[in-house]
Amino acid sequence: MLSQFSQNLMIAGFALGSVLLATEVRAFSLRDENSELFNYFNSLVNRERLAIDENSLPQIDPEALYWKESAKSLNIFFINEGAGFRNQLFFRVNSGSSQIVFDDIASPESIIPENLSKLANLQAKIDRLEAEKLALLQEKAQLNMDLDRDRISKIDDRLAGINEELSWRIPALALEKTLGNNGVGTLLLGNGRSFGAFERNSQFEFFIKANGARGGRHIFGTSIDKNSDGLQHVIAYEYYDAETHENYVLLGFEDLYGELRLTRGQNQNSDRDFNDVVFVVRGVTSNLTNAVEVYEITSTLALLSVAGLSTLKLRRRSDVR
Ligand SMILES: [Ca+2]
Ligand SMILES: [Ca+2]
Repeated sequence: MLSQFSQNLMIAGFALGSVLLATEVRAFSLRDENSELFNYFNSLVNRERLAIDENSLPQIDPEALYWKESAKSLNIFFINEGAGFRNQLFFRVNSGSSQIVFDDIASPESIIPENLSKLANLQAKIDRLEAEKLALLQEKAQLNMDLDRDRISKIDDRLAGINEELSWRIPALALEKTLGNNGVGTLLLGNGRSFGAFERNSQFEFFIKANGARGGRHIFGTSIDKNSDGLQHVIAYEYYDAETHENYVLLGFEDLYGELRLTRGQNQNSDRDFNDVVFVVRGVTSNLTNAVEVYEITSTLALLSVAGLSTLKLRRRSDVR
């Protein structure tokens, strides 16, 4: 069943007399392309710490992801997000320059969705502060500097507090208004981006900028030694789809700095649930040997023998539900 949001998008598309618009909005999506596979990946997200049954999917080293020679294109699909942050996703190939994948990972369909009331609530708070400030200024104008010294002092203290709060609330609201789709985010679950083919042995590094769409600065990636808190922020699983002969790597990111529930210093009381940004990458593998050998194989027989040697578990989706 389509979500209300998807229905609204489609209605908007048809209302404009443009079937093309509705098609474009949903053009590249794993959910549209292979809903069974999307649902399988999405079913793994809600669990605490993304604790996937080790027998279902092999956990892999997220630092060692290579181009799969048999792949046609690097495709990255958003699966879900469990974040209040507006994270950004990037990747880098062979330590080259960063390429952005998604610049604002938020969705009205996700497990921690943003909603339209947020902007209204922020505006209402500012309106209340502005109204209180105006009333205090009007009261102060009626008072006598000598006779009402105590009351004036109290009013000045409160005005200073209000001005301090407005000084960060007003730019925060302005920033929130720059975020897509009235602040609720533009991504639909399953949305994908394609980045073409890569050279043999290309090594991939994925990383997020935590709350990057709001100017955040912490970078957390698949290379632990580059993470400012020195902690692992990614869990990775590999999945081979026997029906389509495509290889997928599922990556789940933790977006909060620091160890579990630590709050001092830069620590952000992390829940270490690794579901703040979840996506799958089609076209990479953790198995460099397999990545290269599959490229050289031409016969089905040889393919089967390599598949038998590989560490991948070739379980069908129906087996792991
Ligand atoms: Ca969210
Ligand atoms: Ca988290």
